[in-house]
Formats: sequence, C-alpha cells, structure tokens
Amino acid sequence: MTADTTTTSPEDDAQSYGSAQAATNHQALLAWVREVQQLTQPAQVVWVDGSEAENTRLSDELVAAGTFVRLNPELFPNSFAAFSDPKDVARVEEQTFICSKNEREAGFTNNWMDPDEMKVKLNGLFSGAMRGRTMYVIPFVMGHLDAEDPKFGVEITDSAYVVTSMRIMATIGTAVLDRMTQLDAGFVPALHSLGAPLSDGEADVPWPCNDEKWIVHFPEERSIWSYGSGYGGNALLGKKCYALRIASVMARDEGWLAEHMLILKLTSPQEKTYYLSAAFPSACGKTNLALLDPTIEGWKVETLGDDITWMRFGKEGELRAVNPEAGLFGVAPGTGWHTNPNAMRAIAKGNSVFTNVALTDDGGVWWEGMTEEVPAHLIDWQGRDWTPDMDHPAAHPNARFCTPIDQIDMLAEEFNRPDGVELSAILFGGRRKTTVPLVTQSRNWANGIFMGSTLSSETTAAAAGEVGRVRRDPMAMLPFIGYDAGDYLRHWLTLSAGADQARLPKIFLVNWFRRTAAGGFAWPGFGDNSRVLKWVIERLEGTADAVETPIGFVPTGDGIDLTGLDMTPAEVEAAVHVDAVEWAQELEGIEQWYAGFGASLPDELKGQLEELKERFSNA
Ligand code: GTP
Ligand code: SPV
Ligand code: MN
Repeated sequence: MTADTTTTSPEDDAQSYGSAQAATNHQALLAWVREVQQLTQPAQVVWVDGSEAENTRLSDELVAAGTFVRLNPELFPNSFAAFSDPKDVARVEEQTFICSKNEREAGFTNNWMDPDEMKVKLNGLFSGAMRGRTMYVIPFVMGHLDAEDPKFGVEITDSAYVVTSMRIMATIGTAVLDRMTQLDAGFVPALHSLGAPLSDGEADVPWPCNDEKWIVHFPEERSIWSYGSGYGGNALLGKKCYALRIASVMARDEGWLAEHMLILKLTSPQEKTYYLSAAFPSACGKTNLALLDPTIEGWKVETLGDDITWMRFGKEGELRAVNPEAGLFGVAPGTGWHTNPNAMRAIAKGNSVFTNVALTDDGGVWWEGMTEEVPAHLIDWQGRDWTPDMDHPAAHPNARFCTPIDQIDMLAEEFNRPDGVELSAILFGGRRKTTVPLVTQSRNWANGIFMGSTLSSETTAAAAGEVGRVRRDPMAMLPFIGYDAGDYLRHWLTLSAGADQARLPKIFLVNWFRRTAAGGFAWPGFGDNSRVLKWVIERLEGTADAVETPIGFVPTGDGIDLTGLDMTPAEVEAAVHVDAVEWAQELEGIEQWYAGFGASLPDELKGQLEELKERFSNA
C-alpha cells in the first residue's frame, strides 16, 4: 500500500488519484473526490468503470479476502456468497437521520440532528476512516441514462462488496461518467465507509464494519453519508438512501413521487393490458407479487420493478411509473420453486451475490423455503455446521439475493421505456394477522390515499429490531420519507388535484397475511394472488360485484375466482370479513397515529377519518 495519496494541483485534475485514471474533467466531481480522499486517507483511489473485467478482478479479490465464497459454477455461474458480521444484517432505522436545516422539515417520523452538528460528528468519524483500504468512486444513474433529466449519483465507498452489488442494482461506470461530464450535470454525492481502517500490516476480516453506524441524509444539500455498515440499504446508497429518501425530496420540489413500490403488467385472457403498482413494507411481498406466476388460466404477468417506483403525471394527466433500479435485492427466505419460480429461474442464471444464505455441500446456496426438502447438511450463514434438527434457521431471515433484473424471463419490454407506463391501479398492503381484509377497494382517490396513510404492518427482519410488532407505515414509506410525513401526504393529495380525475388509478388495500382462527393463512397467497388481481381488474372494468363495508368495497364470497383451488366462498367471506370489534381497536390505532402528525396532517385526511368513524357508528 504505497500509492501516493497526496492531493493534486488543479492542472492535474484529470489525472490519476492512485491506481486508476479519473477520465473526467467534471470539476465539481473532481473537487469532491479530492476532498473525500483528503478526509478519509485511503491507500489508493479507483475509479470504477463498470466493466466485466473490473468485476472479475474485484470478485477475485473478494474471494482472496474471504468476503466472497465462489459458488459451484455448474449450479450458479459467476455467483458468490458473502456472510456479514452478525451485527450487520439489516437496515438500521434507529441510526438513520434526516438532517434538514430545521427539525420541522424532517417531521415526527424521522430521526433528526442539526446538520452542522452532524457534519462535525461525521467529519470526525470519516477522518482517516479508509486508511489501508481502496477508495472506489462509482458514478451511477438511477433510472434511464437517456431520461429527460437523468438522476445521477456518485457513491464513494471503501467496500468492494458494495461496488459489485451496485453494479447489479444500478447503471454504473464509464458510460454514466461520460454522460454526466458531457451534460456537466449535478449528482448526489453519496459517501460510504465501513468505518474499519487498517493500520500497516493489520490483517483484514471478511466483513469489516463498525459497531457504530450512521445513515445520514442532508436533504437540502441532497447528499448522503453512511458510516459503519456494509449491508443492503445501509450501504448500497443508490437504493433507499437516494432513490427513496433523497428522491422523495426531489420529487416534492419537482412535482413527482418516489415510492416503495413494485410495478407489474397484467394481460387478461381478452389480451387487454393493465399496469399496476403496489406498495408493501419491507419483506411483505413486493418481489413475490412482481414475479407472480398466475394460477388462473389465461392471465399473464410481466415484471417492471420489485422495490422502487418513480411516478409522475404525464401530459394527458395520466399517472406514469418507472423503476429506477437495474437489479433485484430480494429476500431469500420464502423464495422457492413453489412460491416464486420466476425469481428462482433468474437466480439460477448466475451473476448474483447472495448474502447471509446457507451453503450446500455441493457448493450451492440454500435458505428456508427454497425447496420443500431440507438438505441433510448445510453450512449456516454464520459458518457453522447445520442439520435440520437444529432450532435456528440456516439462512438469516433477512438473507438476500442480488441479481440483474434483465435475467427475469418475464421482464416486460416496457422496462426499457424512459417515460414508463400508465398505471390503472395502486395496491397498498401490509402484513396483518387480523383486522385487514384480503382485499378492499377504496371509495375514491382521496379515500385511497387515506388507506395508504393509515397502512399498518407487523415489523420484519428487513430492519434491525423487534419483529412482529404492528406499526403504521404510510404508503410503506415510513423508513424512507425524506421529509415531513404530513407534507408527504399533502404532496400526494395536491399533486393529483391537477390530474385527469377520470384517469386516476383506482386504489386497493390488500393483506396476504391474515390468519384463520386455527392459525393458518386465510389465503394461500403467492401465485394465487392472481385471483385477487383478477377481481381488481374486474372492478376497474365494472364487471365484478362487491359488498360495501365501512372501510370500502370487498369481494362477495363467489367474487374471487376459485377454479382449481381447494377453497370455498365461505372461506373467502371470512378472509374479507370486516369485524366491528377488531375495527373499533383499529380506529383507535389510526387516531393515535394521526395525533402524532400534529398540525401537519392534511385536513382532508382528518375528514376521511371522521367519515370512516361515522360509517362504523351507522353500520
Ligand atoms: P423488500 O425487498 O424488503 O422491500 O421486501 P418485499 O416486499 O419485496 O418482500 P418479498 O416479496 O421478498 O417477501 C418477503 C417475505 O414474504 C418472503 O418470505 C415471502 O415468502 C413472503 N410472502 C410474499 N408473498 C406472500 C404471500 O402472498 N403470502 C404469504 N403467506 N407470504 C408471502
Ligand atoms: C427493504 O428493506 O425494504 C429492502 C432491502 O428492500 S434494503 O435494500 O436493505 O433496504
Ligand atoms: Mn424494499
């Protein structure tokens, strides 16, 4: 590690910063890179070009370092497994901050600290943080490089694992840098360090990180600083930090929406096509619905996105949606040949990074739910021998696969359209054992926004902390709204006021996770969710009956197509039942949630709650 880390004079701007050349004269970028280099003191700087050769070299280095295990190429070509530090397995919401100039702008759902104070803290932490490591500069774009106003970012990171993962999740490298330079475009500076500097001769560990973690956003500056974690949304900064938290602020200011949604294309037996988006909280079924294999005859599903959707109203007042990502970072457990064969086929093509899964004896990967038969022996995600009699899972519940989206056979060709697709319906959904019916159609758009604003779900392993606690998660965006939550809901309401009201998507609430009295799932879920999508489409077309309830319209017992399914209309009725006792409690929960907004709650939503209460008292 003898590379020259001294800064260069201005005339050297387009010169080497270590082992690689900076092939740009984008002055703002060069200045920022130099500043970060001075602060973090890496052994060398590498400008990431995004090439295959570079990826091979990085993967080889990660194997040599013990971070990657190369999988059997006959099972998973060009694929690797990584195992994180057991204290670095999920997003850390407690340590995620929105540092707007004033606290009110961050709102009651976010952690806030004064930006100047936070900068002092971060400058201290980042000072020398990359010593002994390579600093990678990753130019990236979220969404299309050819979009009217491409959304550029540059992630600086000292993690090669992050580089290989960002290469799957976003468009990165030379083409992006060239376009950015040509346009002299602005970019979101996204600084990431593992917070694990190496002193001379110090041996590295397979998963360096720091017990102290900070995931920080400066919305006015549109910048991101992430310290101490190498995992997922904490470290792949194009994803949640940029494409949701910072983008939601851009969207507020520029008149669009950045949402935690999948996008799918549905073709009916009559060959009519529909585009739907759906917002479910983390680990609540977006990837699975996006890759759905319909169990009903004649219906076809294609995928456009599985986690993040950017939406804007088009020239004709229609709501258009694009997926800004290029890869899947999907929950592995529960993804299997029976539940999600499309994801399995995409994964089997290789070119994937798996994190915190288990290893099979033949050099493949396994996780709970992948196959019905459980292998007799595995190496679990913590490197221990594992057999089926053990009482802990072999894969971590938040184990993930990271796979290029174009490996999905059912990827819709519209994925490549910079102007996206027109949405016909939006689903909001959560994970609720009780109370919330399988599917409910909202009374109208504003009522649908009310449904989204009061969405609730049991917490999952996707974030550190307690699992299974019911919490409100507005539009599945609770951890991702980059500004005041009341202002965010107001933005939804005001933005749509100018749209073509007749073309507004219809909004539905779904819950695949309701339980029966016996404790089992009230609905089979997965591919059978196509039956619910069919009802949704029939409601759009005005051909399906519904029962009006105080919360909205639910299917009649025989309104859901049960062909080929071992289920009765009475069981459907139970799955969509609106229980007055459960809802009395739910209304209290909603009231408490709304009280937290204080003055920032839009009046229209307050009105929606009053009307809902009235409908229940009249029922
Ligand atoms: P993030 O990537 O964290 O944003 O999650 P996601 O919303 O994409 O969740 P995903 O589709 O990966 O599903 C998470 C878990 O929910 C998996 O363990 C699935 O097996 C389970 N799941 C998904 N869909 C269904 C369903 O229809 N029914 C049931 N019972 N479980 C489901
Ligand atoms: C989520 O938690 O919603 C994810 C995974 O999609 S992460 O990228 O870690 O945010
Ligand atoms: Mn997500």
